[in-house]
Amino acid sequence: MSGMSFTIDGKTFDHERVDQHLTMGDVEEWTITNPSMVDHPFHIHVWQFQVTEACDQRLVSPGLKDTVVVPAGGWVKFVLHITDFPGKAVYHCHILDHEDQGMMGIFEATA
Ligand SMILES: [Cu+2]
Repeated sequence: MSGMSFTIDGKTFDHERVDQHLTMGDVEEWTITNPSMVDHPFHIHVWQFQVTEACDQRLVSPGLKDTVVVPAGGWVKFVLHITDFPGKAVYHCHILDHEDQGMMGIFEATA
């Protein structure tokens, strides 16, 4: 995520592009950084994740979440177990205005 360009990994949403290729059964660890000056609530469809580390300890939680606020200038690390439901889905900022401007990506989970 960067600045006011509303991107993830430097790219705006493209429904024809797969941004993350995942393998069924894997455990992924993602770090989401937010160099912008506003908070972005990061949301994933299909699977829930566990926040294991963050710039603010209050964001770390043993429970499963589908959304976590990534603070302005901060970062969040979480683990995600890729199980069941193969196929494509999206992850995006949960502020609709940001999502509409391109802050969204597609992942595809395959065997
Ligand atoms: Cu946002």
